[in-house]
Amino acid sequence: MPLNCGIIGLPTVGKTTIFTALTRVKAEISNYSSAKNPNLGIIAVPDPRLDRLTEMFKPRKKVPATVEFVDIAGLASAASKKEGANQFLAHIRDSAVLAHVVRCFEDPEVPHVSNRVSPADDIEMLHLELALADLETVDKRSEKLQKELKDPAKKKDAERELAAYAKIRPALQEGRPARSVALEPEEAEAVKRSFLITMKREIYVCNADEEGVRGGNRHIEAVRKIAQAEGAECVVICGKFESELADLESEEEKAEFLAELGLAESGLSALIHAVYHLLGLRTFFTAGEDECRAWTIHVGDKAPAAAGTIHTDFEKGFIKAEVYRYDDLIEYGSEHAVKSAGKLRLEGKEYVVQDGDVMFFKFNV
Ligand SMILES: Nc1nc2c(ncn2[C@@H]2O[C@H](COP(=O)(O)OP(=O)(O)O)[C@@H](O)[C@H]2O)c(=O)[nH]1
Ligand SMILES: [Mg+2]
Repeated sequence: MPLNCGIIGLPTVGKTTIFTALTRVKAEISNYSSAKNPNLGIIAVPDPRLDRLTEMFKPRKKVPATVEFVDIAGLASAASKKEGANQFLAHIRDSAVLAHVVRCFEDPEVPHVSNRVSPADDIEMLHLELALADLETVDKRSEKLQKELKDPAKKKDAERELAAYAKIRPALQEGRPARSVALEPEEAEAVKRSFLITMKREIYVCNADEEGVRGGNRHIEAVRKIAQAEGAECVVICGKFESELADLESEEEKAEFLAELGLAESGLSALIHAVYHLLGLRTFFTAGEDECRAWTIHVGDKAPAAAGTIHTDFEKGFIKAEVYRYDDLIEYGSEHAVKSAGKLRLEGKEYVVQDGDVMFFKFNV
């Protein structure tokens, strides 16, 4: 499964506006877009550490880490039975995590599916939709598992999975996500086979107006409360403002625009970082005169796997890695000084790569 983040939410909450700002590519914006042709965007992960490395090494090339976002067209409740629904659900199933955009701005010009801005109701409506889709999946799957109970070779696995669904079903019926249900570790493992949508982790994205972003509003508070109760993250963004900001060419213009609003950084950065982490991704760097680059690994990846993200030969012929911490480079001021201070380490195959490692691989093919 690709490691991407699906942008979901009710229609006209600002998903495409936010997606467009993310990609700086004008995706099609309409009040009720179709569930077909989702837009995929490969987004650079802003990283001040890479900027700093680039200043120090002055490389010919600077390559940031990336993360994928998919703009999944919204689903009106009434449309849920129609053809578009299957498309919509299929796209969500293909996403590893979800960014749930919730409308937290008032604007009489922009229609709202239920004609009033009410984040709690909106979230409930979408969750219900997703829960019902999962309920269908669970029922179909359970039917199949009932048959497998008769097969001695499959009986034990089937029993375990069925036990999990017995716990999950009541939650789904109430419109609560499957991830909110406490499962035994082996049950949790078993239900992975049915790819339930409501098992996916969610980040809430409050699409607010500029005042909301600066000082908050009651809609944002409502979303925060829900996020907190679920242990989910909550990011506040002004989609309209972000898309204007994304259109600006120079960094100075952007900084000025942000300052005018009294903001230190674009809300998109916060969203990208939150998603990157939710996906379980971390960054290590390679730095030299030719190129400074941020590479993406998974939490817990060992040195050979990290080498493999650069080239499969690096992994196959892995010998060792020279590693130092980005923070040490900043503290000592140069790679040379890091070495002199004894902060450069040689690591082998079992080394678990840490976020912020600067690495150089020795390999042999
Ligand atoms: N006032 C205001 N309008 C917004 C904001 N974000 C999006 N819109 C408008 O809301 C409408 C629907 O936005 P869109 O991104 O297409 O919503 P989607 O259906 O969720 O993809 C468009 O007319 C946008 O210009 C915002 O932060 N403030
Ligand atoms: Mg849209």
